[in-house]
Amino acid sequence: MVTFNDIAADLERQAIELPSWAFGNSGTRFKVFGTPGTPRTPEEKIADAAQVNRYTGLAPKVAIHIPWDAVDDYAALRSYANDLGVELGTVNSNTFQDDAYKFGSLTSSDPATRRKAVDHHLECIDVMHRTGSQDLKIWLADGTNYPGQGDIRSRQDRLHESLQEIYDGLGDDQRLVLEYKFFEPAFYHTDVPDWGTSYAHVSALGPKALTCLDTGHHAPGTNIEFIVAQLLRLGKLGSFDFNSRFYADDDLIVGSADPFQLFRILFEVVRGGGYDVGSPVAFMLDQCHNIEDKIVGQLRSVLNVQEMTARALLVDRDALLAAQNDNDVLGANGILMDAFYTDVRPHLAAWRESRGLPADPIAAFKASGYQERIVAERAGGVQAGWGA
Ligand code: PSV
Ligand code: MN
Repeated sequence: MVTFNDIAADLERQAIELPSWAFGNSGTRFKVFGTPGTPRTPEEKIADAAQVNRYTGLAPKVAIHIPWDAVDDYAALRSYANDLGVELGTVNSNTFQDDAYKFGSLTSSDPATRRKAVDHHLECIDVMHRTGSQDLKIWLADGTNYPGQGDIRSRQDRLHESLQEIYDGLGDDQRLVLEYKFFEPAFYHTDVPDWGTSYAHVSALGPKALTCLDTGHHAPGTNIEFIVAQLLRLGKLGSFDFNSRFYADDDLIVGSADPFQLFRILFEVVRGGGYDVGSPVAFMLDQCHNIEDKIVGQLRSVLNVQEMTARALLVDRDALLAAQNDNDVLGANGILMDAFYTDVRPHLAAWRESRGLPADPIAAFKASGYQERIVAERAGGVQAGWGA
């Protein structure tokens, strides 16, 4: 049997990267609601993200999206973040909001459009040098809406050529993570729809290219933990974009729609060495808070990941393996479920207190008056959102 004491030290190294855009306004194609206190600048987004780290100790990095978080002086942005106790993390490229990319970016049949898209990524690499970021995350909206609209095969060939040029621009300590998504905004075919396609491309590039798994980017019913196990086995799982979904790419709070799925994913992460000391896997959130408070939404998210990580670590793997080898079907299943049903919340509260953190980070944040302060201070200006 594994007890909470056995896993307490392992919880120390949990680090979850927050997306700057989670602090901006977001919505659906029907409506984006503004919220009092929403950041207007990259600095204000980082300040809000730093609050999440302050109350949980779980979120030491903030991922940025270019051009949403474009600034004149990235070194200054970096020191601003460092002064608040956080670092700048993954740099996300954006080739999905420029008219030039209507028919594709890295896959475009137009050489000038492809050049523009590759150059954007090379600029992102430049940003990474100045922010100290390790990862360039590429998600492409490229795809087609109608059968026959594009030549699927040559789009793959052009994608490889474009990625190769970007890969060749990476510094020694930098990585490229290629995110896949099965549909949206393209509805017929998407150029990087699944883990296999991402894997084929990153494998062709080399060791600094890995796959990014966004938990909201699969068809309903997909066994995501199987993909986690496979990518870890192949040494190509670079990062996660965590969120949860009921129907499509809902970008809801991770662990809210299906906590059991999050547990199963984290169990495979632990099982496959993805949570080991020195693991190459980056754990990021990619979420939107359309109607709930954004900072509290992010607090809830990192706490959900911590809770499910603790439960995954509690699985008695020796007993599980023995039961599996005995073909003890329900015995093995019972061992996994015992860990999943363990309420770790009181243990985690005590664990936090023993480390000088509040037992209840959300209550502590709410009592701090920060939210009221930003609502009062951030009057005027243009609130950040998708596109700013
Ligand atoms: C695409 O749906 C995606 O998951 C990519 O990671 C984008 O960069 C991100 O969402 C923007 O939220
Ligand atoms: Mn994502």
